[in-house]
Amino acid sequence: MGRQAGFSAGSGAGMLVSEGDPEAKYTELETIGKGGFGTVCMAVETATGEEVAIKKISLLQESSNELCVNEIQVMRHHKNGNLVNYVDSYLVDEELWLVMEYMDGGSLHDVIRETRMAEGEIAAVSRECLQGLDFLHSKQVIHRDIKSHNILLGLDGSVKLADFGLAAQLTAERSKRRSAVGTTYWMAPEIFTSKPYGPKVDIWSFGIVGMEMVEGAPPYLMKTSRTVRQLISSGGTPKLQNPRQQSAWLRDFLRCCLETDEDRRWSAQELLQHPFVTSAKPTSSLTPLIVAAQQFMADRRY
Ligand code: 3AM
Repeated sequence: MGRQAGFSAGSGAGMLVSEGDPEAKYTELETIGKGGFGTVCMAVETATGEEVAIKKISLLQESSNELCVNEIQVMRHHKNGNLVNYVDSYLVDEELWLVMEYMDGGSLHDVIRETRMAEGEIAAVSRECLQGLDFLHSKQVIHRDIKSHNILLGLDGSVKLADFGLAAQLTAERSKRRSAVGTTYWMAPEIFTSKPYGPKVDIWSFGIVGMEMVEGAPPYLMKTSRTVRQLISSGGTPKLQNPRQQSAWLRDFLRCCLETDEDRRWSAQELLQHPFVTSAKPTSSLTPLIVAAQQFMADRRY
């Protein structure tokens, strides 16, 4: 198999990847999904039988280099129980193969689409994600693409943040960012108003995930991208469609995440002390929900 240093010379990414032949080390079992970047497949490490997910990112697109370097650096240097664990990475022809732990419960997006979540379950997912965000923010990393698709689940109820391609490492010299990146429905108002922003953009995005868990979709889903941008930047805190159906704690939790003023928006550390979060069920309570979502999806396939 041909192997080449596909990364641009300045990116330093060639030095980030391992030597060796991943096709000899891993046996591929199935393709899990496809995206603009390439594909993700499930594989086992042949020697140990350990399950892994391999994200194969095409390096033919100009923008891929930077995304890959970001993703590898963040995953490699920042390990935590609420982040999808990095295993290894390789260059294979014109692709970067990012080997990571396999999450056998699929994404939170699947669970939201297929089931209705109870408040205790929403709180459990919130606590786990906020622990992941608190860890990232303590290392001055902003994820910048928090949404239900990027929150992966294990059948044991584990909840982990994934997809670090858009993450930004802040430094003493560069403690804020300005570039408008992310996925429109989940992006914080300060990003659209071109203000310098910090880690609190992830908290806004997580508030939108909270609304997804309650209502099944982010606010303004059927609107055009331009209208969504206007509504987020000047529409204030998005409103629940049927607020009376939710507890006062849940409504208050969402308000604290979706505070339009970045300074008044709560941090991950503060939100972990919110009564809605401290009343969460154990993560094992998520297993039946994940199994049900997988069952519904399997039934539709056959
Ligand atoms: O296309 P769906 O949503 O079914 O959840 C991710 C998505 O699945 C999944 O790969 C698809 C394309 O991104 N995925 C990504 N990383 C994964 C991992 N570490 C993963 N599935 C399991 N483990």
